[in-house]
Amino acid sequence: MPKFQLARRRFLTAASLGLSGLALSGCDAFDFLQDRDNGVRNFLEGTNDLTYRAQRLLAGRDSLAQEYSEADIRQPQRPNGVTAPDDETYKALLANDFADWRLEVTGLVERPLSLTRQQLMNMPARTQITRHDCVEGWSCIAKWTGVPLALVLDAAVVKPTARYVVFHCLDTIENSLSGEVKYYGSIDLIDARHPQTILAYAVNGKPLPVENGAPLRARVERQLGYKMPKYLKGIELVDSFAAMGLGKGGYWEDRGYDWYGGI
Ligand SMILES: Nc1nc2c(c(=O)[nH]1)N[C@H]1C(S)=C(S)[C@@H](COP(=O)(O)O)O[C@H]1N2
Ligand SMILES: [Mo]
Repeated sequence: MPKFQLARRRFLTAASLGLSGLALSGCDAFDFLQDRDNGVRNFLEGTNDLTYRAQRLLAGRDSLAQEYSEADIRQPQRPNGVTAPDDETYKALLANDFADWRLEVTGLVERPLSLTRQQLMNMPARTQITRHDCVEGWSCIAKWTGVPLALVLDAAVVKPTARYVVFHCLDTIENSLSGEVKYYGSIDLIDARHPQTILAYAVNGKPLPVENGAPLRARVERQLGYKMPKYLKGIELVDSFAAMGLGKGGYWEDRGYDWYGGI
């Protein structure tokens, strides 16, 4: 029995080092691992530890943002940034209560989608009471309901080369000499598939009002407010956003904000 355990331990050591391709007959090649003072073993353990810590860092990004109770909702979601898009396209969609609006899912996907609001509302929904933190220094607790972005991504079948989700918006946030600038933003696929990352169509139990991004806005609860684009018209799967806008991955990122707005 002890002999079996020893052999098994040696095998696990080899396997965990990713050396399973080596001939393991007798495992003699790894005998030096039994020697605790062996420098090679110490080095390998250090590498393992590094892998572990890297994993924990990633797992940390997967952890949930705090969720609150109804009693914590003390005011309507404070509108910020663009709160009434002046764009003709937007105003026409709004006038028809978004019956002609579609969410276009494009880019590095096997199956591009064009979804109505009703189709999105027919998908499984998630409701969460979370705190919105704006980089300007205010916070607001609200209840958000929407479809998990992961479900939309699965329906579109993301290609393996995709790395980011880019959110394209309907609102013009700035008019410059070179033309109008539409709001846009991006997150990586880890945040896109986070369980609390939803495409929200309701806030505090009511349809999303114009000021908070009707008909659809992103909620990315582990990041700051500017990472949650409102007035969505499309999401695009890309492997780089270098060619978009000024190349930094978002309207505010192009103006100096961090791409990763973690909180
Ligand atoms: N399309 C669009 N999305 C946007 C903005 C904007 O101006 N346009 N402002 C951002 C910022 S800085 C914040 S704090 C939040 C504000 O969301 P709220 O109006 O629902 O509070 O939206 C973010 N998403
Ligand atoms: Mo913000």
